[in-house]
Amino acid sequence: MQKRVAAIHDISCFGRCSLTVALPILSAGGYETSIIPTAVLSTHTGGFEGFTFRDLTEDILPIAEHWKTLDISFDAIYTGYLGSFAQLDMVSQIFDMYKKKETLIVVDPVMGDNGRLYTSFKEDFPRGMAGLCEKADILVPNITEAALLVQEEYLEGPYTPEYIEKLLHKMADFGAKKVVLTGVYFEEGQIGAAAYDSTCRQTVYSLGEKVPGMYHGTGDVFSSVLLTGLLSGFSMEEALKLAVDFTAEAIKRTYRAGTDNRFGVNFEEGLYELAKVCSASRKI
Ligand code: PXL
Repeated sequence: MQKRVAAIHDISCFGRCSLTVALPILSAGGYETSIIPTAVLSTHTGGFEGFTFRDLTEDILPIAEHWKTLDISFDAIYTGYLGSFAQLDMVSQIFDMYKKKETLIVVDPVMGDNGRLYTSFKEDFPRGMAGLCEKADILVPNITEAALLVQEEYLEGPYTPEYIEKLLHKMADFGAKKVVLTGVYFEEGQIGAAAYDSTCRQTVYSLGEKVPGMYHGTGDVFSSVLLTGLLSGFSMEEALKLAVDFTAEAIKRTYRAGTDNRFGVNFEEGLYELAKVCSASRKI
């Protein structure tokens, strides 16, 4: 049966992140994707001035409660950017409403990058997000988010395996079976991700070549492809490589085109290949 995902993120109308990335990627993977938009912004908050912001907090629970009357269930619930303690609390309630033994709860604790909280968050937000992380099966922070969540010092790379594994292990203490850390590199010119499985206590890495520059929305692209791969039956190690390679290709296309890095990355031209590998892996 076709798998169904509930994706709970904002809609940033321009700038390719959150739902405008998650929805096409999961759909290309072959997964029915229901959405709960938490807010509508004219752009994301990463570098644009004067963006509009319509808060949809009051709609979040009514949407989930209406769905409950339809007797639908989800194979995965996937959350990203959440804007307030109230939203964290509602999403936590939605996990409780829809969690079944086989439901995969994926939390990308979107909060910051490059050692800093995004300007839209107050200092105490990571504490609230840490509470939500306790309900996740899979956590997908970047290094900044992991350091904020486990109250470790944020370091600039290149990293040591000790630092990376310390973050992974401390994140796993929230209770997730798997923690995936993005923005990992051990030498200049490299970039990728690490995944820790708390059941077998093993860490796997997927590293590639770094393209110069910082590109917006790449964390959302990465997490969405990772989930798509896992739903398609890939092992964590395979899904990690799929997500690292897909994101790297999207960044390369964007770099070659010389696009403004606030506009997000060209992931669209990778969707056809993604659809093929997911459908081959599902063997349908
Ligand atoms: O890509 C993460 C993200 C999602 N949504 C909004 C954002 C950001 C990062 O800045 O501002 C609204």
